[in-house]
Amino acid sequence: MTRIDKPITIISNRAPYQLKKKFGQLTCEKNAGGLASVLDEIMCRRGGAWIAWGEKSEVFREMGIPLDTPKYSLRLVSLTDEEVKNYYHGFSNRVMWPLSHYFLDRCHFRSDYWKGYLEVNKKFARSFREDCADQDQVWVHDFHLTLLPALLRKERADLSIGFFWHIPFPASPVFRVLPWRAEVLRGLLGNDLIGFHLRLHAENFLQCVEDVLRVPVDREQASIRYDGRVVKVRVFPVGIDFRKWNELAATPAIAEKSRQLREEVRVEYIILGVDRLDYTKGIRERLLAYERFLEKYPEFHGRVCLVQIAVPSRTRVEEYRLLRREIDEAIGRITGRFGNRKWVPLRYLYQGFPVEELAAFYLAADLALITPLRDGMNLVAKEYVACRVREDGVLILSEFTGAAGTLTDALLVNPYDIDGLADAIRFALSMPEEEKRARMQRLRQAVSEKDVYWWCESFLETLIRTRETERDITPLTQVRDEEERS
Ligand code: GDG
Repeated sequence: MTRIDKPITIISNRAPYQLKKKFGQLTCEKNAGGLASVLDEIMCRRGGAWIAWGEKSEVFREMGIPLDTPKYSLRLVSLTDEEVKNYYHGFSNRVMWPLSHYFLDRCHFRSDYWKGYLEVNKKFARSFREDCADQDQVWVHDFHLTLLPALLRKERADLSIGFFWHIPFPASPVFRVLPWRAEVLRGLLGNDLIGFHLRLHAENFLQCVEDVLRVPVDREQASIRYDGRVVKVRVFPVGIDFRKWNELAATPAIAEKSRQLREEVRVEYIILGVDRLDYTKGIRERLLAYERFLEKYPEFHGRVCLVQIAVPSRTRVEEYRLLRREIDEAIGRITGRFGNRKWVPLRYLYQGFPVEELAAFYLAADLALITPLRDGMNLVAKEYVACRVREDGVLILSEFTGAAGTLTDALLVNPYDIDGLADAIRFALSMPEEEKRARMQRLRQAVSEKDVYWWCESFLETLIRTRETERDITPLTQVRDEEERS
């Protein structure tokens, strides 16, 4: 067993499986694709436990995964309706999420949300204490569980705790608006290692610690001495399973599906958008830019179609219901304004698709329009690139995504600049084939070099090293040099 094959406990809001009971039989459906399925694969290799909120946890509390040949144990934390309302829909989705994405006007700083958040974080800590007392390494994920590291640390000084922050970490003047800013930071300082996608996010975090807690931070060493320990802050831009997407897109079945899609849409250029229906993803602004593009460049009428996939998300949160209505309205307006008997300028698909279908969409699209107003990383951009097995296609990418840090051969745009975005669409569609190919080759190189396995292994390797020696810290300046070289 190598050092990074040791058992571990992962703790996240969502479980990697959906549990169902069919005819009295327990079934376990893997949440296909994405990060969770790669983490699940790693858990199957290492063993240990995964603690998550389970919507069916009143029925199943603990089970071996995979069901037929268990390799690790999945433990579900059961939440009451009130807790779901306050911890998940409330504090996580209406405070931490908008705050971290710089949407202060969408934040609802309510004390009932905060109390629920604190209670649920304590519940997760209890679950670890009761069920995983023999474990000595923990990997906590994301903004739902910021208080958990300190709660675990209070009980177990020996525990090695790593945390990955998947979304942007806001600049200090924005973060300091949070009424519970000190509690959240103290919670996070229970970790040994905190990982971010970008150096910018790491620097924002260090600045917040200094400004809010008045604790000195060591920027050279990217670390904080706190409570007699060293908390290390590092940058690990998350990747995708490049090989899997690349191989999938190269299969004849997916090529055939993609051909069928093109036949159905029947235009010269397919433009694709794929997002959870979330205000951070910039779907509304993207539609405005597409409308402006059609206004400004009538020569593209009849030749282009925007296929927008919007996966339903957080449908119980009011902001998301409102957004859905706004988007429906924009779609109706654009289709009514420009469409005719022979040409549908816009296809809107409000649904999720199996990964095979998604790969076929990526393969069919001449242009991916990925324009979040702010995004921690954005994996869709990387998946599009991985599926361009013919090394063609263009990626238009918002400069406010983490992905823009490495995908510099995309056409980087400001998603708020509607006219600029309309012009970028025209520029992309008119780009010479050789330039498209050269850019796509470099993009594919960048996405394949740092894939999701690199991300996972480097995080866990660093976590182990952090506890082994405090001195072994790669300074943030060195991280900067590495980023600039890549
Ligand atoms: C958070 C951060 C960060 C999408 N539609 C379908 C589908 N998807 C999958 C994609 C992709 C994933 O969902 C979306 O990932 P993103 O990174 O784009 O965005 P978030 O969900 O907001 O993720 C983000 C990420 O965490 C990781 O750290 O990059 O910044 O916000 O993998 O493929 N999957 C299937 N059908 C769909 O229709 N099966």
